[in-house]
Amino acid sequence: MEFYPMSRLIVISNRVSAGGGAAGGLAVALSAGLRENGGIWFGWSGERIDEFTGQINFRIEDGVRTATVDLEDQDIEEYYNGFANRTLWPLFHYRIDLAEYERSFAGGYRRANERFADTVLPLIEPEDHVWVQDYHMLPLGSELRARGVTNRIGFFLHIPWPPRRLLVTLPEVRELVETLFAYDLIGFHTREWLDSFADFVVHELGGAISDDDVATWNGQRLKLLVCPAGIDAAEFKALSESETARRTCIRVRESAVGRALIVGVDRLDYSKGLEERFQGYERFLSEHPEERKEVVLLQIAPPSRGAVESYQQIRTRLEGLAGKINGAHAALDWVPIRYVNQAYGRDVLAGVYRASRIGLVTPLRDGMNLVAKEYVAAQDPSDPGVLILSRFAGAAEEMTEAVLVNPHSAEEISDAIRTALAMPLAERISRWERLMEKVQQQDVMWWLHRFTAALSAVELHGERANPLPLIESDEGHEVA
Ligand code: GDG
Repeated sequence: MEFYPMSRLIVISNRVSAGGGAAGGLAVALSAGLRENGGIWFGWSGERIDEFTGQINFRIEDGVRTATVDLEDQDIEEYYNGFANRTLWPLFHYRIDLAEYERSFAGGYRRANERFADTVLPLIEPEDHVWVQDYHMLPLGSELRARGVTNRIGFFLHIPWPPRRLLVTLPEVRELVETLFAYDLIGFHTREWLDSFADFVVHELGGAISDDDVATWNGQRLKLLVCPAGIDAAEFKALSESETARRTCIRVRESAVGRALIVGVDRLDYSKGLEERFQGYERFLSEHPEERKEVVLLQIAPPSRGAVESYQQIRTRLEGLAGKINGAHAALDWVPIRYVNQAYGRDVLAGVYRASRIGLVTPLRDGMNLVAKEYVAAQDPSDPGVLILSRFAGAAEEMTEAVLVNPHSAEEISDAIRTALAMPLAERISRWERLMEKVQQQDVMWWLHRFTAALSAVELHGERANPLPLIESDEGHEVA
């Protein structure tokens, strides 16, 4: 990958996680981008304060300058737990049955974004490139423009862009989508999400889309980019060969006593299709009694967003379902599902992936899904496991050598498990090699550079193309 020297980067996201070990792959890439170019990572500290003050806490974490701000209770309730996680998250994952539409949420979301804009404004210097992350901060670009920011500003959406027939159920939708034209560039994981956005622009806003994916509306231009996120494949492969992973792999295999291990690793979220996965697995157990005691499902699902009721409900339902399936099928020496509500270190996860015969990644809807890529990166090249992947994860657009399934169909999940268990070694290896090549090539640094290069390359028009007249300096250099 070519290195693009660029301006300082201002990364803005709901949470800031530049610190080493615990940070996930994307955080590592964003930190690397900040180290390469200099800059600041700004966002919410995760802390509550009685009354919002806008006071910034500066830190240096692993060579990255971070700036965070505390939020007051009402912001956390209306912006984070409210509009972000009870309205936008379900809606953007096609779950209008779970989406809650409350004016107070929309108001709190706007207020929190205004506060973020006010707070980060003094940190932005004229040549900086600003990169806003995800659905918590859709209107931030427009808030910055309203405060006079003329810098290049890009936005990356980590979740799907839903079909317009669903999106129009959001009362504030038009206003919200119009604010996105404040950006110079929006990145999506897949062509499908980009096309869905374009469809909204054309049919709801009356805008237009050019052949090279530039959206125009109301005299404004916005470049759209397909930019699939990847993982740090080299790091994950190394993790899978670490001492901890090796020990985990042995321990988990021993506990399976010769049975084929099927693994799932997901945040406990209704978008991940865990209930449907358990039902598909149960279907497999009922349809193939001869294989019953030859498999075991290990599902790791660390709790997430526990303050939101739909998350409490999914947790209760899953516990009930796992208990019911285990009750119905277990024998003296075998339990079909081992369901663990706990987070583990990344090296432990790598060992679990490597110990398994099947990786079961079956979200009902997912922007990308990085677990699918981690699963591939962690396999033993001489005896790789089989990835079963939902057609409705963004990852399925690239990872076509996985066994693709419709996660709503218990029968398809059951058939896929059967296929994966019967798959000859030669086929497992050839599918894995092709998957691994893509995971390694389009890794997380590829994602970072693809986005930042596109942001640098956006053609500016109107006043922003020639912002200030150039003045001759004493040394004969031109300066702004
Ligand atoms: C959003 C989008 C998109 C999980 N359990 C543990 C643990 N994890 C890590 C995984 C993986 C990450 O969490 C999950 O990433 P996903 O991509 O699978 O899903 P979301 O959290 O929903 O992420 C998604 C992503 O943003 C990036 O754009 O792909 O579509 O929904 O890295 O390994 N990590 C540790 N312990 C655990 O128990 N340490």
